[in-house]
Amino acid sequence: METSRSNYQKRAEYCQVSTGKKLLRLMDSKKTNLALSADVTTSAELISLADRIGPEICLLKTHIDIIHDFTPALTTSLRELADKHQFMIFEDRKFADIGNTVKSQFAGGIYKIVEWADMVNAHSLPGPGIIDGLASAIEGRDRGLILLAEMSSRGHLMNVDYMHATLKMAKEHPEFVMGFITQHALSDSPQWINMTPGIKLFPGTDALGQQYNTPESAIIENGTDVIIVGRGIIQADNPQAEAQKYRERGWNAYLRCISSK
Ligand code: 5BU
Repeated sequence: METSRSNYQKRAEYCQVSTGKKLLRLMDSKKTNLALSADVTTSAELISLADRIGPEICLLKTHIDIIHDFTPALTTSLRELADKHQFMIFEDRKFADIGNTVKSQFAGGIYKIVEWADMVNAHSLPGPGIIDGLASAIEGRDRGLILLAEMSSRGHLMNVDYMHATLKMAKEHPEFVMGFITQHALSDSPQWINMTPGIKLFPGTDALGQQYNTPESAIIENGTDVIIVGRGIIQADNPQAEAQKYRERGWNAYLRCISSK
């Protein structure tokens, strides 16, 4: 019987979203559960980070709307780097509106996110129409949706009932929802990918409400799958060496989980 603690390869068979299956298989073959949150503000910095850190990661997480010199050439370059280094792209857009509006936000505007991001995330707060709206924009492309179940920030309002309601919404859309942003695995089911931001090598906080846990507490204690790291890597003196440290910590934590099953 497979669970959320089974190995990624086995869990890929249970995930019903092809993008999610692809991510689990990539994590297994590349031996990394590290996502880089590439929170920089110029195209050149983003491309340089993706190229230098790409070999260490399964996912590049972007905030495309903080780039102040955005042109479509940037996302073309990111797609080329994703092929070169074998990572997937997650735009951390946190959609939060009615279905009809998020459809246009996903497909249109200047960013045309649906054309280049393998996956995006959305708040469950507006109800299931947000999932249908986003799904209606993908038009046959392989795309996955991640629901926000639990944030890392101090004082967030996502209580246990909210998390359960989010899981229920995911279960009603298993062909598009591939997992969650969460601090704890939401269920024992092998099909959902649980991704956790707010990760550093040591616990702590920042000045604006961010709370950090370690890779081990996220993966071993809280049962999550992907560690999302931003400033812990990008503000290091040697981001490449630091990414390798996070990669190793995340991967060893995963190996401990599957071997203790
Ligand atoms: P940091 O530099 O590792 O703190 O960056 C964390 C990133 O993850 C940043 O891009 C946030 O927008 C993002 N994030 C988060 O920190 N916490 C959350 O609950 C969610 C996203 Br959802």
